Amino acid sequence: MFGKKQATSSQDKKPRGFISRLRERLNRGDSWLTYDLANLAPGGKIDEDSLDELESLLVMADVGIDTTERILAQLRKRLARKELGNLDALKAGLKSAVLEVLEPVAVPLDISKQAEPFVILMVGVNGAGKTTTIGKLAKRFQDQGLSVMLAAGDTFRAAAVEQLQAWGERNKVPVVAQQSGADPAAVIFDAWQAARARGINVLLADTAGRLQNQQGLMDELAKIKRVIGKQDSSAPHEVMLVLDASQGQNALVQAEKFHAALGLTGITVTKLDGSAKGGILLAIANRLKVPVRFIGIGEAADDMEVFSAADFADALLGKTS
Ligand SMILES: Nc1nc2c(ncn2[C@@H]2O[C@H](COP(=O)(O)OP(=O)(O)O)[C@@H](O)[C@H]2O)c(=O)[nH]1
Ligand SMILES: [Mg+2]
Repeated sequence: MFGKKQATSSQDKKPRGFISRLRERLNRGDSWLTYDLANLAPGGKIDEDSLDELESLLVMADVGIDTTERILAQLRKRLARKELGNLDALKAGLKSAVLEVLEPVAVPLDISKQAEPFVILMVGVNGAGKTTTIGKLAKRFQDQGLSVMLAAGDTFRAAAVEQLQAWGERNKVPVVAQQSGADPAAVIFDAWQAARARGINVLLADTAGRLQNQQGLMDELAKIKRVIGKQDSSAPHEVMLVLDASQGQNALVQAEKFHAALGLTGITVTKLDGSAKGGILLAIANRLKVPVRFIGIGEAADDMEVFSAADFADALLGKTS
């Protein structure tokens, strides 16, 4: 069911292959809910008990308590109206409740060419997938005909700079870097000037995910944001949090901290191919209301796509007829 189409930009041609890979990799093949839902209605009948059980299933799938409550409230109304006569009706009702949560955050990133450069500040804890996502985005933007530059703002670890440079070489994208230990705000400032001078369309700025302590990290990121804003008051045009879905509810806690400190404008959720339950996307959507731009389902450059509520709901719940 691809009823309601997302407003994807014309530049985003989504390969069909991604959707089947998403279905395959999310929860490793069989959709956890479709599999388990059959057990909710042993005699084919849906009642209060079925909904109570569904409630625990959702909580266990990282959907979180308040988001689960929101979805269940919808289903209980349907049950009261006798609209949940069989398993298919339950699946359809569940999908519509899920879409209601996801659709408001399925807002694709819009790179306006007027901003020169369009600055994307990537933030997130160590290992979330920031540098990998930068590599994937660099390739995507280049394929769209945009010129790209990378700023090695994770100066905390020497390996981080090398990892970014490797992505840059692979994609033939210039990387602005200094030695490790350099002031990240200065590195990104230099990169901004170089990008401006060369008429680069998109500047992707990497940052560290760990410092001596969390407050130190947030202060540093806020400083980077200020320094960029002094060059161009509309920049950074995107503060993108990269979140590892396999962190479950922990990812939600991280997201709230980053949002409070920096004012996020977009989120990319990675590693939906691993042990992640996928329900975390519902929790993020319901709690933060920050647009989810992309989802990652693997380490390769094409293992990332624009987030689509309909495709994700299908992958999560299985197709309903
Ligand atoms: N399975 C999987 N691995 C990923 C994904 N995104 C990133 N990774 C891996 O996660 C690890 C950490 O990624 P990295 O980009 O270095 O994270 P950073 O510390 O936030 O910059 C690397 O081994 C990546 O290859 C994804 O969507 N799926
Ligand atoms: Mg990194």
